[in-house]
Amino acid sequence: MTGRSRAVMERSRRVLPGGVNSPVRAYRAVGGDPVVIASGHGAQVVDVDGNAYIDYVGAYGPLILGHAHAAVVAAVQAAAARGTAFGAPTEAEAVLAERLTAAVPGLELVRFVNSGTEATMTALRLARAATGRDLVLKFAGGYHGHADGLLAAAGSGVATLGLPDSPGVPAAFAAHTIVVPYNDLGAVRAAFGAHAGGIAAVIVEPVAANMGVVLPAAGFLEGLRALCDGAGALLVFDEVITGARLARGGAQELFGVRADLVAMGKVIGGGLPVGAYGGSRALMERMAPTGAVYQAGTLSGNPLATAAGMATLDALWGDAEAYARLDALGTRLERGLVEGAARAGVAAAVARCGSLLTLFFRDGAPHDYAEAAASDTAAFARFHRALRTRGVLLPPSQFEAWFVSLAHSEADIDRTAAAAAEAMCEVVAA
Ligand code: HOZ
Repeated sequence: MTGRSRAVMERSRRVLPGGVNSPVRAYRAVGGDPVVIASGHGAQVVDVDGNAYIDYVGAYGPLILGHAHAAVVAAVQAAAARGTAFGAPTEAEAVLAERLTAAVPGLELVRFVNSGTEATMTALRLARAATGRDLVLKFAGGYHGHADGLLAAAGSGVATLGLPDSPGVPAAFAAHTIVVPYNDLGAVRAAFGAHAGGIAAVIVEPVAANMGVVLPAAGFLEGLRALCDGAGALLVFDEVITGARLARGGAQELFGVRADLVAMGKVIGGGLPVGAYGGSRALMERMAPTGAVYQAGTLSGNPLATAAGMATLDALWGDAEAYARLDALGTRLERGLVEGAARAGVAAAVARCGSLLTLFFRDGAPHDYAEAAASDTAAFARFHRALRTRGVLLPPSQFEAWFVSLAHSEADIDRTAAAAAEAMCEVVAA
């Protein structure tokens, strides 16, 4: 961090709350001033002071091809030259929807929106309408965007800042959300028992990625499917992070478990604002104009986001080795981190699914938010700072996933592992 970054942050703090437009970016959890980015290419970002970093923030997920991928940039430029928004149907929306419905299990109809928040919020509105029930069950540390009812015991920035359930959410709204621990089928079963006939939907990140990465225990997703079926509730997979990242068909394909509704975002918009939700034709035709459940958006199906998403999926899905390579890079990074921790004598564990991972300073990977939150977050903060000074940029919170992209090379991963090994020695010495 040097002069120009600090000057930009001082300027921003005068006109933006905390100097940022999304709370985690303020670096409150790791200390120091935020890295202010000037540009990104491939796996690298450069700050306004000219410092270069190997980047694992990856814009929190969309940039599976890396920054400023040539095909994505060209597609966005070409789309912009044809017009940036029309408020009318375009052929490109149909093409992107066809790609998604062909790839994602059970997705017969899809609706594009502008963010993951909109996608999960509307999927749950639809679930409530379809079941005629009000309650929604979510998991502690699960983050599904910032719609009122979903901020209860939320992950991501809410966990990072240690916030209580957000002020401004009427108690009556929060009362419609039941929260139980991730990976705890017994608690889900008990909730269905206590609220018989009342729960419209269970919403879950099939691989939790907003309390750091926490993997679903064997049988957890299958168990949710069975409990929802038994109770007449819908299972909603929040695949905003995992969709198109873990496999073409996302976690549904990877784990072989079907959701009734799926929310997506990030990768399918290639770095431009996008969200999407979908499911069976019967469910989705309840949405206006075919049905009565309302949702709309001036920029929904936006031509630039659609073009960026299409270019991203073309490059990703046009490469038969892409997911294997992402997994191999993730494995290499995991191994490097684990070896570095062992050499430094630090208690640390890596939770990983393909190109999504988090390092926790604790013995063993966590199974739920309580365990993730009990890891040594002060050590994580020191680690983050030590890596930053060595030219590696991680998400500035224990409770966010690291994103490996196809632009990361083996050399990038090895440099990261070497820097991490040094950083861990600093963490122990502190
Ligand atoms: N809640 C987002 C990640 N899980 C943070 C997004 C951002 O700050 O860009």
